Amino acid sequence: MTEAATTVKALDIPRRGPEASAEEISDLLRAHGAVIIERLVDASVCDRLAAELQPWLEATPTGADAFSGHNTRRTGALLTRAPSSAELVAHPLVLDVVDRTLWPKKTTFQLHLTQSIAIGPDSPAQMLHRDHWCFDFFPFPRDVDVEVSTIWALDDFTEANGATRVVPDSHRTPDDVKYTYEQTAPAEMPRGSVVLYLGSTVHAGGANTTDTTRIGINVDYVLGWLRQEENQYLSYSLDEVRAMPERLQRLLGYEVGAYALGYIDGGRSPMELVRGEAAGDTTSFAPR
Ligand SMILES: O=C(O)CCC(=O)C(=O)O
Ligand SMILES: [Fe+2]
Repeated sequence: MTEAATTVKALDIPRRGPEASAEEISDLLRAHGAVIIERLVDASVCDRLAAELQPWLEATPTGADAFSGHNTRRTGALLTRAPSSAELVAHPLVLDVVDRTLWPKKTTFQLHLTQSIAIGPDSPAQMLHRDHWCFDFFPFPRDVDVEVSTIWALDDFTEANGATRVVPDSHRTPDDVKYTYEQTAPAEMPRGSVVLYLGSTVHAGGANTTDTTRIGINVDYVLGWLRQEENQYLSYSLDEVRAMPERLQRLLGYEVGAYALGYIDGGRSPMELVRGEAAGDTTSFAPR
């Protein structure tokens, strides 16, 4: 066999600009398992977020295993530590795309995690994986999309500094189908851009062969009836939650996930507790 015949060519990750519609982005995401939206937030948002993050990054230990990254720092609970992250977490276009993409979505979706991922110099690539494996490797039917992951580039993402690697079109294959790094494409993108991919899409943090750190902001969303990867109820105090806009409170999981899912006091919505409302004469399981 010639060398050319054995070379596997990675597919490109589709990309659009910030003016793209949620429908178009969602269609690309469902068709190819991943899509990049370039320059969705201004450099000024990245600057602010990076400044807020800096003290936390310095206080964050490196990962304890190869998957977390021995020279990678993961800082969670970003909504209070780096408040500008709210502009990414609740970005209207991204939320609209998530809403259209998750399936079967009946009532709600919620935040799964927030974290900055700072891949230090001379880091090897992360193991290829599918994020929905966090659900104890449950083999979701291939037409069910329970999770959308996003990584925002706080620095320009380049192949050399560890841009997220994605296998386009890998999202409808069974979980045990193996891929190689030759089949991955780097999500190269200018800062302020975001790569979205499905929980079923094969991907990994890239190898950082430069002498600078690559910082990505990872924000994932999941259907309202699944457990969250980062425990959002314990990541922020009730006082901190009360100071947040209602959209964020709901995204954290304080709204009832579906009929009779996640209530308190025999049928009250946790949103009533967040708002400091006393129990009424009647209760209802309905989301509100
Ligand atoms: O850092 C990245 O680019 C991707 C990280 C990732 O996929 C993960 O930790 O699940
Ligand atoms: Fe991942």
